[in-house]
Amino acid sequence: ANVTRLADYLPPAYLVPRTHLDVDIRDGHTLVTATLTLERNPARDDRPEDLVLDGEHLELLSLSLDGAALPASRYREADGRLTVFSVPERFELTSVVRIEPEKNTALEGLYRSNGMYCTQCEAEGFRRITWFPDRPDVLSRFTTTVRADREHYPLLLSNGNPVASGEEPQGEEEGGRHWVTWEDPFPKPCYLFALVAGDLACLKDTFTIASGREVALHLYAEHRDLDKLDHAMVSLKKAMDWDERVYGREYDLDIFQIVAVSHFNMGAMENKGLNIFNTACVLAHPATTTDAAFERVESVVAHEYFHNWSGNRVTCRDWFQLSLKEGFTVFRDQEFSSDMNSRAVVRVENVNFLVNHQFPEDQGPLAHPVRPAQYQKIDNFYTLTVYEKGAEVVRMQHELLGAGDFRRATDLYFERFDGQAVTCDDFVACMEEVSGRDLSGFKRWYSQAGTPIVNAEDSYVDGLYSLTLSQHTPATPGQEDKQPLMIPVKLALLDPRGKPLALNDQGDTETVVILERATQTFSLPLPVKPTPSLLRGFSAPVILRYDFDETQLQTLLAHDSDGFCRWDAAQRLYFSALARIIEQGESAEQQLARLRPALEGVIRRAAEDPAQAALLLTLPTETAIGDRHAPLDPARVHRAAHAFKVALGRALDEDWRRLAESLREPEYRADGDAMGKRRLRMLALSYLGLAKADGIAGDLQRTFRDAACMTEEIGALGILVSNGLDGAETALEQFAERWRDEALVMDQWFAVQAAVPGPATVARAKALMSHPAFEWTLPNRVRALIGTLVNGNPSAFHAEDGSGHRLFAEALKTLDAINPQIAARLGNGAARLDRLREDLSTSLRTALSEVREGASANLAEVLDRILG
Ligand code: B3K
Ligand code: ZN
Repeated sequence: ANVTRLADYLPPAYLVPRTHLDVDIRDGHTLVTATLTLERNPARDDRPEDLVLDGEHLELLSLSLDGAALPASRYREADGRLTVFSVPERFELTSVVRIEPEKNTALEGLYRSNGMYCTQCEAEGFRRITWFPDRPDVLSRFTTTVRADREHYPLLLSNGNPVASGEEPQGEEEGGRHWVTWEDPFPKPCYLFALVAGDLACLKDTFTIASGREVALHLYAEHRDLDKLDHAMVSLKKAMDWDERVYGREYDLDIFQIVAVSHFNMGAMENKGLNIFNTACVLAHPATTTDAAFERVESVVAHEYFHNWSGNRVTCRDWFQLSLKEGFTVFRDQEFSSDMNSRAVVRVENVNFLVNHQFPEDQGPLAHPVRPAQYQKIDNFYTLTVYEKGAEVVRMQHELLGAGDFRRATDLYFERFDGQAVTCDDFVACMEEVSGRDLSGFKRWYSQAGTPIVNAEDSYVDGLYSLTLSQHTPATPGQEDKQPLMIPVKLALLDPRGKPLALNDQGDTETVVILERATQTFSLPLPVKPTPSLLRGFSAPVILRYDFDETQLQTLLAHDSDGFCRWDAAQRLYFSALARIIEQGESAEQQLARLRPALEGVIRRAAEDPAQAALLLTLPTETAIGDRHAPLDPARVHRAAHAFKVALGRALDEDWRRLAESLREPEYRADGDAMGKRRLRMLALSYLGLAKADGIAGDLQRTFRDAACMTEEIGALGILVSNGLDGAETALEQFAERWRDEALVMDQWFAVQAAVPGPATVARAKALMSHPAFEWTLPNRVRALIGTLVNGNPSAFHAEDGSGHRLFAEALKTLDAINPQIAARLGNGAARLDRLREDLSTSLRTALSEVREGASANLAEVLDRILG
């Protein structure tokens, strides 16, 4: 296989200071004329004489150098490369290529979606538009002319500012064509190039940046979705304001545009001045969008906007440095969301996501460092490790330096590297320079894969408390031996009543211990034996092991001032109760009885912060429970989790009913308080649904019918369907009838059905794959149906008869022929193969081995790593 290695990095042979593109969109094909100004790179003292460009699926119509057509002997086209032999030091190269966006189902490069044309170039999609050195360290100033039929494509967009436009002279058979020229004054790598042609509605607003200039904000969507853009606009303005206040970063062009596109591989893309978004991450309306999706829109809009500095103005030298922009930008969007909403709730949600998804990635066959050392297909490295663990690595630097020095360091970073393509080391160097700290040990977080385990042990003898912390990181594929990392462990010590003890003479009650060696011990005199509150705020992305007893966990859950530690205590209580059911065959009722007082305590205080109470009262997912038991037996995990939830529903029946009733709001409100109440109310209803409480089917049918917003409507539907309650099938039909023209709502309809636990869901999913509304070419739909089954429903995916595995294999094959990136991503769902009970593991391996033959390079890389 074709492996690219960080160690082999060489600066580009030629630089491209200017790029002129002419994109002529016709019916059935598009002609792209690219004129590149090229210069030999002075940084390459080996003086390479040939120019090598990247290209895929391009039909080369002509090639000329400094105006003269090149004879075929002067160049060679092979294996995605165009080599032009013995070129001068400085020259202009013009190529004309023909491409077929209409046939592009991979959704990389230029493609068509619902009648509009759009692009996705990161990471290596620009090479599907024209011949170019497609690498992030070649920065060029782009001028782009887009031409198309005026009637069908009245709107022609690209990066930067529009500088000219006009009608095309009428030809014989054609008329009504127009063009617009855009100029982007900022040099950028080609992965940030974008273009849109379509007939779209626009929501306009303006934002005045701190230094006084007015910026036009244009948000585009299909005409029918114009009423779903307000939330994105509000979020964008908040993000612009926040980046000025918190990072001193102003927007730099006169116009900022976002276009919503239905067919999209990822969430969104930060193209310079022209962000392109998956509709799911930008459209929002209470009638069609859940509260969770509202929050997602806010954070993704902010994330892409923040990239304008962390990613676009300062970009990555090579794709190994991807976390330089992604980890940093996720950290920035998480902090933004924390400032806009409840910080404690956002932190727990982020940690929960990391622990449930990134930790398993880091402990399985797909483990890789935040800065990988090699890859086959870079598309496969847009991972939770690069994004979410990368964000934690930046967060730790923020914690180590403190907010003031961190800001000085990012100021230095943006100033020093503006307009350049740099590395993770360059970022850390700014942190070191400002703080005067040596972070060389810390940098192992970038190069070492795997989730570190921190063991804590303590003793209390004669008034002296000693805490011993030790660390080790288990081996990961290709990295046997691990070095100790620099791990900040924030902690407090609580007295038996849950009050934090003073840790020094100043009366501080919280401290950060930096664990740098394999083992370290800290001692201090204390008046009583404390309950340690460890890893507060989740101060490092590690697994913390400490032998808490139940009383300590209840103390933490009831009294800890740290939101993460309270939630973590609840999780530990749930996990150990479930382990006793799964491993020792104890009864769910018995386990619940032990936990009941603690949970009642949470419910008593629920009114203080309903969203946080909902988090504390939500059980770990079956996937997370399964990850703690070997071998993985999803049916057994499901039986235990289900029994426990039913017991919880029954035992606290009155509490749930009271919450479901008292949290009902007379009318819809969109604020955080109302969202928190809805969340807890839907959780209460779900426990009643699980317990099949008296009259609950009727209550849910009414909630479904009279819902004031999608959160209630889909929430009630999901509870009816997953518990097979009366009226579930009718509600499903009504829902599909009501929402058949709303693609994002129909996605939820598919997802709700794919999430029903148990093997019978495989047959249902199979039937849904033939539903007229199911489309293999629409990634959101595929993720809703197949992604939910594979990643969110272990007891169906791993059905004992192997039917889930066969369905998965069929889906992978079908998808791989259409969209290899989406197939490879779905393929990640098999990463627990080796953890499965033997018969299940054999069945999954057999199914996947068949898919491996003839798989795309994207899917093959993932399957090879999983199959070993
Ligand atoms: N940078 C894009 C990701 C593009 C992925 C291409 N395979 C979105 C983001 O992280 O903001
Ligand atoms: Zn990003």
